[in-house]
Amino acid sequence: MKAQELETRMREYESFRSVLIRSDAWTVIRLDGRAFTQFTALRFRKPYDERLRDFIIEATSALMQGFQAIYCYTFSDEISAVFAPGWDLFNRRHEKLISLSAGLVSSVFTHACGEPSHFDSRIWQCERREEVIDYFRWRQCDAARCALHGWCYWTLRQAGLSSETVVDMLAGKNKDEQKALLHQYGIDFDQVPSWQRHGVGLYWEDYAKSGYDPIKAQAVEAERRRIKIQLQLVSGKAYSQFLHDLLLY
Ligand SMILES: Nc1nc2c(ncn2[C@@H]2O[C@H](COP(=O)(O)OP(=O)(O)OP(=O)(O)O)[C@@H](O)[C@H]2O)c(=O)[nH]1
Ligand SMILES: [Mg+2]
Repeated sequence: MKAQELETRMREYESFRSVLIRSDAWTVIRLDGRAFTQFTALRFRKPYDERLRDFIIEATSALMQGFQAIYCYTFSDEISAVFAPGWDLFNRRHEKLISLSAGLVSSVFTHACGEPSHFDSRIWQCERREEVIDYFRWRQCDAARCALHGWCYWTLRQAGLSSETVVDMLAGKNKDEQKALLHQYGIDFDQVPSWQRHGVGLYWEDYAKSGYDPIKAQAVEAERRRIKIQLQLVSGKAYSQFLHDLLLY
């Protein structure tokens, strides 16, 4: 059998090779840590641990840099990165985008944390910028919901109650009831660190870098950009406005 024939025939079985993401839409890549409930159980403080947050931020920064995202958002074990219509990294090949984003985030996270861990990856696309803004509001609402539930769950567990009892106690409780429960333990949920309730945003900022021009023998300033890590994100309508300004393109 000729080598070229074999190559062609074997390539035909790579049936997802030709799947491309849309070029005329906004794209979000979302990654999520696999089985982090077990992974974090004995390794990190509950409900939140700054070390885990910083490992995820490091992985998010690498994704932002490597894939040139406009904006990234992270909370818990998930990361979202957004790209404007026309973005054509890896010729928009779906397989490449999800496998390489998962590979990049998993390797940087593992390196930072020192323990093997991995992430899944998926693509989300839509035509309208307003929908992208709502996407990030949706993720931020989820961050707030998880934070409130996590604080209630672990506060009760640390008070000595069993997992089953706590799950029963929290079933059907609305936001205000959960906050009232935390108050009984001296915790004001609205005062817990912003990054836990609202997540963390990463975006590009310009800054002036001082240098020296040896030919002109004078100090010069060059404009550079770097990743800004925002641990104090606004929420609600102010977050929509923030995203609206950021996602102009
Ligand atoms: N201890 C600790 N756990 C955290 C922290 N941040 C996130 N987690 C946990 O990470 C888990 C993330 O939830 P999920 O992504 O829904 O669950 P998962 O176990 O990763 O399951 P899959 O994503 O379906 O594989 C939750 O159990 C969180 O409590 C943290 O700062 N400290
Ligand atoms: Mg997960």
